[in-house]
Amino acid sequence: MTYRGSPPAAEPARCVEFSHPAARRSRRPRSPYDAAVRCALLALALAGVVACDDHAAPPALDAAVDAAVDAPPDAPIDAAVDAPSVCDRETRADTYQPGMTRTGAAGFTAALLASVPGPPPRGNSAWDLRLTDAAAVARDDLALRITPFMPDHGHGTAVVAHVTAAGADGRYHVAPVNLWMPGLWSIRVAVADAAAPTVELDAITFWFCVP
Ligand SMILES: [Cu+2]
Repeated sequence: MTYRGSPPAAEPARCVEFSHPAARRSRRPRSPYDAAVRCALLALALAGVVACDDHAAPPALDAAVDAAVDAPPDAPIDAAVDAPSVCDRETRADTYQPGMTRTGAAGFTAALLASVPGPPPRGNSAWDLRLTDAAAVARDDLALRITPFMPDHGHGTAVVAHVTAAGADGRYHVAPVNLWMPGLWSIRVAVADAAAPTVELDAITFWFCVP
């Protein structure tokens, strides 16, 4: 609605007196008590939001739920509900076998002689590795650095894997290998000469899914 000329005069103040009593109540000045109650409610509401945020479902749980939800519509309901592991449909993981080997781009090979427990479970395991170079010669003069990482989640672990060289036949003991969350982990074995540990000669990666 538009007005020509000057706007209409403001409504007389007495209009307030004829409004509904409830409206008048809402206009009364708020007492300090009202303010305190409103602040307390607001604080509770905010605390609730923060608390819920803190307890938001972790990515792994999301993945499990997705796996269940993604089940084909004609799959038995039990199969979707049971969905016991995020690994059931994981195709990128290696199947653990004692003695399994993986080779890096520069030809170094790591044999995973044993993971204890094995397969690597959720949590910690201890690995025995045997390292050979591109000429298949066992190497006892290497510095290894083990880095577990969850590529789908973009994080690793704060737990450092300590490497102990056995000093014979290219054997190294690694513990703990900490795979703390269910899902796919890459375990990268960086290979360097012990005399120049910052110069990476090769990198070998094992892939395991933790149920
Ligand atoms: Cu993760």
